[in-house]
Amino acid sequence: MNIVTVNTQPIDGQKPGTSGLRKRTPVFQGRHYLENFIQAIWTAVGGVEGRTLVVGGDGRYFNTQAIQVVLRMAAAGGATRVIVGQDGILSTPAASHLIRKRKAFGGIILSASHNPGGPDGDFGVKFNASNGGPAPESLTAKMFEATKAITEYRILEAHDVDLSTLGEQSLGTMAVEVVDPVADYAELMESLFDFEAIASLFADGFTLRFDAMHAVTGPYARAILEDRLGAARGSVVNGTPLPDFGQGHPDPNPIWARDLMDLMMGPDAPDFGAASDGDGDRNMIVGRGIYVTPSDSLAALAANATVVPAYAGGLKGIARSMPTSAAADRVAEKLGIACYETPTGWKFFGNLLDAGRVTICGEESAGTGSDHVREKDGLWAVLFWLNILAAKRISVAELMEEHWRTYGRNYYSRHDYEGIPTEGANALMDGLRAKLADLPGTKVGGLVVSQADEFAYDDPVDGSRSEGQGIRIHFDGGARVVFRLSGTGTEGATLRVYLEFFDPVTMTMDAQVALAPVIAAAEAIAGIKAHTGRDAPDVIT
Ligand code: VG1
Ligand code: CO
Repeated sequence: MNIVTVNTQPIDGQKPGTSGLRKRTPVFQGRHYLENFIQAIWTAVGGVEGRTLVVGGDGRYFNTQAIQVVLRMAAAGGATRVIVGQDGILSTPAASHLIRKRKAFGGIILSASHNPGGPDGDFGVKFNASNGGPAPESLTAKMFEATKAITEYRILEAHDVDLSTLGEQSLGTMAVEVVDPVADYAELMESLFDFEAIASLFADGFTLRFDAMHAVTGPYARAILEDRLGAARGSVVNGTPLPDFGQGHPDPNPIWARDLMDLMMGPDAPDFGAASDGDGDRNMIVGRGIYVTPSDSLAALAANATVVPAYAGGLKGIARSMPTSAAADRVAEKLGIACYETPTGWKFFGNLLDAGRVTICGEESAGTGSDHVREKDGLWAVLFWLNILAAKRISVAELMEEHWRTYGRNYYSRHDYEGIPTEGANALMDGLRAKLADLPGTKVGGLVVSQADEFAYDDPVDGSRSEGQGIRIHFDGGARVVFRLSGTGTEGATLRVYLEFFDPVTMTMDAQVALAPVIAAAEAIAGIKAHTGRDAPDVIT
């Protein structure tokens, strides 16, 4: 087997976004595209010689071919060992756990997460570091620099590795260890939660529907929820990972998980519903007749955490991304613990978790997680909810009503305008920036602006600063609107408008109705219709 050096040249636009490099699949399949980026990762991390890596993906189209390239390039780079999930499967949280458990140098996760897959869908590559977490901005910046200077890459000439057989093989001088993608993760979950209590909940007739959306979580959910915990067979639906996710959009929200929502709001609803995204790091929680916003879910988990064995000693602190509602802040205040506000994207939680400043973290986009790994973790959130329900023996609706009575309710919604012209999106953001200084004190409809700024984050652990992380406009009384451009889209620009309204008394309004004054103020301040050319958002969650 020979290592060959292939001449190449920089390819434009290989800049990692909120979560790795994401492009249309045909772009990734283009000549040298994947190879250039992998070589740039090796350069950015100082080479992989003598290192152990973890590799796996969410099962989407091109996953296994890409893994073969990564393996041959790891071998060419002198890596000692690569641990890879059977059939190329590893959910993002399972990969994070394996990196930590096996003390690997890092890992490559092949996924574009919630973006659709298939020959005309999206593909993506993420690098996670030795703490199991997404590469921080300082490292992704180095990767991007390396893509701009690349002249060659090195790859081993070899046949494909057999990814279907468990056990060890060799690729040149490198060991390739094919592992069961579920086993270690399931064991970790069992160490955190009270499986006996959850099993007895199911034994008493508690019903569940888990929609894996034809993505990576299916095998994990079947093994844990059905096989170990005794949820009825068939509770996990769409549980086989498909290369095109069944032509679906594996984004666990009320729009893309419509079937689950319809079931949960209908007469035959089970007690509990949940869904997960492409790579298994996000979750949607629904009770019978009630959708739980991810921001509320984070707050409810934090408020009830001590019933879970792993968190029985209390939480060190909570972190939430800036656009996430302040519901968790109210819980942190009551518990007397710190609450951190970070930019969007899980990479910003890593330092806080590593430093022991926080125990649980969450994002409004349905990512929730804790210090058990360094990624958000969809199934973990589902098990957390089930553990709380098993301990308290109340329904999701009762739990949320109790929560809102105690803390008040942060009504919340996100309006997305997808695939809009980049110029319009930039003009909208520039227009807002120009107005920021004049906004405080002005009255918009019935709301008075109390504060307006562009969010910048100073990491309290390593002192790094991240600017341009979204424009936030606060109103008197706790209402807020945030404007931000997505960093995961692959077509044009996506504008996200995050809306929040705090009501200490009224618990049961429809969110869009409660938020109507904030929605009107957002339009009046930003001119969304004029800049996007759209009458209404494409997706409301
Ligand atoms: C989106 C979400 C963000 C999340 C990111 C990656 O980013 O808003 O909260 O961390 O996706 O999640 P953006 O830049 O498009 O708003 V995943 O599950 O796609 O790895
Ligand atoms: Co994801």
